[in-house]
Amino acid sequence: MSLREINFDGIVGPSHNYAGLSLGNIASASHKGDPSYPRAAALQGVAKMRHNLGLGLAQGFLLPLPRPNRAFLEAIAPDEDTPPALVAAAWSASSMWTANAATVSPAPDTRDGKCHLTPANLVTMPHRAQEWQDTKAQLDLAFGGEGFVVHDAVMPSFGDEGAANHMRFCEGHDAPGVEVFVWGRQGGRYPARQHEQASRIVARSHGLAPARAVFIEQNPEAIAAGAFHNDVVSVANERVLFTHERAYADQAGAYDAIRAAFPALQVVEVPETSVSLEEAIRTYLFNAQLVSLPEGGMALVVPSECRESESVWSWVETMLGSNGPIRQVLPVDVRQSMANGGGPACLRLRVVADPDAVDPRFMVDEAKAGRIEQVVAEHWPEQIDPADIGSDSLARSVIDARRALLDALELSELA
Ligand code: SUG
Repeated sequence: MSLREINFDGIVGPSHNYAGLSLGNIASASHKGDPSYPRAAALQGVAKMRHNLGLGLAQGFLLPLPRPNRAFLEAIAPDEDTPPALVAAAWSASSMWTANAATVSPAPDTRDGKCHLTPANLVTMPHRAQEWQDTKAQLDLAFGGEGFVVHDAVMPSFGDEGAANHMRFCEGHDAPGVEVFVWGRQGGRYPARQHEQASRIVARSHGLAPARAVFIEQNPEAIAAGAFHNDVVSVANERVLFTHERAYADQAGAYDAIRAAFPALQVVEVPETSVSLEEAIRTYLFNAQLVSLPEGGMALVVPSECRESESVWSWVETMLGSNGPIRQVLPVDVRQSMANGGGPACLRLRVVADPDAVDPRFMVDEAKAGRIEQVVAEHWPEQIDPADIGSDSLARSVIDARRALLDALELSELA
């Protein structure tokens, strides 16, 4: 059995739109009402998968969820006074951000030696709270083998946003890890979406050794500045924590707590004087995929917005000139997702597992990427204007488009 990190990217669904649904997510609020381009959005996502395949990484996908969600629409009993945002919630393609699909503890970290996955309940945002049961149905299929345990979501009393608030440190992906859970305190300008108790429940139910699970508080200032998830201000891979200096409530205390459990920790910290917290959030420098390259060394896959920011790129160039662990910085274009607050890292769920133990229908190679592109080019709406949301004809084309994808990928049981 050979354990590798596999990135499962969410395929952008055919109803992708900008409804401004996420309070505290600045990109979502500022693009509210803009026309969206679902076909371009999904093709950008597939291009990112191809980019990472080209680096020699293992790649999988998760499907868009059924939208518009009929059960949700019935439950809200809409009439002519119902706020459009509530109707739009039933149409949201937000499951594309699979960093919020689940929290994953790989087999080397857990008491029973199995890989544990807990779908995130996403209760803070109504348009996201409808995701987890359908996500679980996919996880049950993809990870149905005996080496995996797929749990139910944490009870809705405690908000859980999944891997976006979870980091894993290890000497190599197949070695035992230390898992770090980042939670937020309520009471600020924007909602804190990750409850400390949700993180602790996930750690206990996954069977992590208490000495190898660390809980740290996000900086309330970062949440107030628009870092609605930890992965907007930090990303980890193997020994490396790449983070903004204002990511945590007690920055030095956070490093000490991680180091106490994982002494080999290497911190690459970006100071406020080089890149302000606001600019880091605008460009999503930290919402990057920090990946281990097969030939050795690490690459940081960043949104192309980083390349266009003077302060970010100048920090990147200085960093590349030093002898640090990050050897390459590779921009990718995911602008359609970025306009809703989702960068390269939001679009993927990392699972360390033997690729042969995963249902092969969820794995991607170049040929399958081509098949997905073909369906998208043929069936995804080119453009959605906010006024189209709710229309019967758009509903029909969105439902048919997803159906065509399921058929092409031989996953019609998820219809
Ligand atoms: O939950 N945006 C998502 C973005 C999620 C990003 N994920 C990570 N950081 N891992 C969210 O806020 C916007 C939808 C809208 O406004 O139409 C949205 O849901």
